[in-house]
Amino acid sequence: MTAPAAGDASPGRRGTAVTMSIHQKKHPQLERLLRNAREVSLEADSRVLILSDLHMGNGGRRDEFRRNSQLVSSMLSGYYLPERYGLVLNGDIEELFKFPLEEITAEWRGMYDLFESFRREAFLWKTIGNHDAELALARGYPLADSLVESVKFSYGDETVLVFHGHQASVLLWETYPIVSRAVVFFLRYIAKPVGIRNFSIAYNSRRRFAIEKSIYEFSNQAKVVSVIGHTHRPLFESLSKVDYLNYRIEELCRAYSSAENGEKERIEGKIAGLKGELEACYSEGKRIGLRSGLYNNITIPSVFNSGCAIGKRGITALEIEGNRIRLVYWYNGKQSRRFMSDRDNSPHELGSSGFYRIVLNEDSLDYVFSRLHLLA
Ligand SMILES: [Mn+2]
Repeated sequence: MTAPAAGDASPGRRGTAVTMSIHQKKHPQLERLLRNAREVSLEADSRVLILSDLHMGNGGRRDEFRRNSQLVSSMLSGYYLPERYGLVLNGDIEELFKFPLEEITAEWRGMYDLFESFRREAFLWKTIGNHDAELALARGYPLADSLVESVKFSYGDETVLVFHGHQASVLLWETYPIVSRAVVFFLRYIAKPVGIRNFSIAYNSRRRFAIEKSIYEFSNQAKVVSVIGHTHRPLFESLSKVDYLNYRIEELCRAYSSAENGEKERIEGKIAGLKGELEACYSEGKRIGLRSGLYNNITIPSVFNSGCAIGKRGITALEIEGNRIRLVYWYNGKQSRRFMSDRDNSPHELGSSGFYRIVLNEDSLDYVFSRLHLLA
């Protein structure tokens, strides 16, 4: 694998340093983020909810947040606030590509009050996304005191870096504020009248994959865990739902041959269920992003993505509680199909609200970091 530069005959220069400079891609933008991130330490009893991509608008037909607004406000006020969670709003909370800030804050006054109550009761951080990058310059923004570009949670000697994720994009209009402002102008005053809609999720799976991949490389090099949003695709330990289902089916097949007879039946049932879930993913097609193979060989659990809060069926979010990290799903029990969890978890209703929370995946942070150090 060691390939010294052509013409380099000196054996002394064949060291690790040369190899590294050939194989390690630089991610200056992400390195800068890590250096400048706001430091917050996690204690043994810390609780953090990470939500992203609310895309709040003016309450009208083009407001993508409207559908889930009741669910978000119930889960925040009825679950996370009383459970003493701190809140990180990880970018693209406001949809400034389509609406002026004043319209958004006027429409969602109650939601902002709720966000602020997290600052009073625990903490509140709001990272900047590409759809709300203008906030850094806005006057009278209600969450101005909580606005940062990224947060680094220290967990013992380890770091969990929370940022929106657009910083890894190769598109100029996603990374440079000036270009972004021109795009905002285009979308608000030109695209809207001529009927170009939903520019916000104009993500094909290839572009999504490129962003995930560079954040994955960066995290493994820096030995940090990154928590992002932006692509709207939930990731747990760097695995998408499709990756994860494949991986679990493989694991169960391995366990099958050495299992006792009664156990075999249980495994068969489980595999059938997971296969059904996988088929459902494929029939949903492109929307969820089937592209996989982020990894050459073994998976390093260095990237988590909270998904988004504008899903048709519900909302995904990440929770950190002490040494645990979880991907959770909140949904309206009246309209969602029964959600299958591989971990034998069952959904719990929030009071009698009709809203349910289920843990889709969970692990200990110690396991995540050991794996990162052993494999990256
Ligand atoms: Mn975004």
